[in-house]
Amino acid sequence: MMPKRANSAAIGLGLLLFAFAPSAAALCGDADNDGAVRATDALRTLIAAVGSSYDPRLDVERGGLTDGVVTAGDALVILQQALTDTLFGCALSAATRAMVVTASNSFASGGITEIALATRNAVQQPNVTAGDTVPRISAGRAFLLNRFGANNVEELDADRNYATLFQCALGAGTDPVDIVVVSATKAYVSQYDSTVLAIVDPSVGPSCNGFVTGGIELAAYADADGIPEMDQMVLVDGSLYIALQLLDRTAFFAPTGPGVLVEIDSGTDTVIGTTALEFSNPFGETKGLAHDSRAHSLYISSPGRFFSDLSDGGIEAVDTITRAPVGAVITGGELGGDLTDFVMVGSSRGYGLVADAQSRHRLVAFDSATATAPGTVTATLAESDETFSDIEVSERGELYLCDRSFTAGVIGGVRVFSVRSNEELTTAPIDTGLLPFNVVFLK
Ligand SMILES: [Ca+2]
Ligand SMILES: [Ca+2]
Ligand SMILES: [Ca+2]
Ligand SMILES: [Ca+2]
Repeated sequence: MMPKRANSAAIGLGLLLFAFAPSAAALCGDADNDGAVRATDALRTLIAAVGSSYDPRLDVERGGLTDGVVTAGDALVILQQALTDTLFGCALSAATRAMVVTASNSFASGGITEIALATRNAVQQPNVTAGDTVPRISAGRAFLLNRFGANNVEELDADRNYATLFQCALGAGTDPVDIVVVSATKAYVSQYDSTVLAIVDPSVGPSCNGFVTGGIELAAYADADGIPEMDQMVLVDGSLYIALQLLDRTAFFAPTGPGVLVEIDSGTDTVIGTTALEFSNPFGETKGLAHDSRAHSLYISSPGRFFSDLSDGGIEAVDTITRAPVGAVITGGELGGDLTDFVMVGSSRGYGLVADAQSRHRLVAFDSATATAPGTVTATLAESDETFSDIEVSERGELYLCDRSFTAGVIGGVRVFSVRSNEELTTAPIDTGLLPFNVVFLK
């Protein structure tokens, strides 16, 4: 595989993206990146302090503040928190609020509710959204992808009641499903119903003049129906990785075989590699592909066949240095159903949303010691006969669950769990007006 280009602009943007990366698996205080904060992490922090090395996840909040250096004081806080199993913030933890996209039961309409992370106070926003809408934070900017039927990309001003900054059409038959900002004037938008990965200029403003600047043709990588079902993306060291689901549109979107990961050079906009995945139907309610920079891994979830096969699929890892699959993190068989979403907290712990044969939804925790020895489910945190639509986790270790339960006596909302203890932190679901569909964290 080709060596990576390195220019200062790309590196600077890479740092920016890392600071806001919605899919980065990182917990404050977790020095060895195993997804748990233990006394050994405090010892590693002490070693980092002595060696004057800086890691924003080890520069922990003391008295509510971080100080820009890793010191023995940080190590002491991490030791105390490890022993008491509590949550704490750090310099990596830039998010202060959750933006929840809500949707009516029929997905005919939706809205936005903001939740302050510190107080969990929820405020409904005036913005009304299309029903099939998902949020993304890229380069610190808040976007809505108004998907099937609406076919446009919207940017919001999160500091002004989520007012629309622009809403630009991509054209009929596109179905935008993910966005990755590369620079102030360039972003990629994956289009589920098209063969073309769109290149857009997110600086054009409300006129939308010149929004679509180009595209990358991916028809050559499609299955027999001609559409590759491009889905989630991530930018790593100048390479854009995009997952192709390869589903058969003439047979109810059944998988035609394992998915493919395509690598695109974001400088030349050319395909420079493909990786055959182990599992079929790479899909998940993740915000882009999950990337763990410290383990140089992408984590890709695949439910395989929905409903008819509950044990295929799982989560697999791909090494971003060798571009090779390194095996299952956990299998669908172990998860016991169709996996619809997951988060990793460190390189060997995660959480998934699983639907079983009775369409019962579960939020489960799993451990995976190594990628070559697939992991096991360690706990079930929540269950419902209705839909759990999304989970996301903050660097503080708070897991947000969008619970769309709506039966007599059981009304959903946003529920928050500690990834330190797996305990639910909310005593009742947070009311978001319409039921929550998707959540992202932002500054
Ligand atoms: Ca650890
Ligand atoms: Ca510090
Ligand atoms: Ca297809
Ligand atoms: Ca998610």
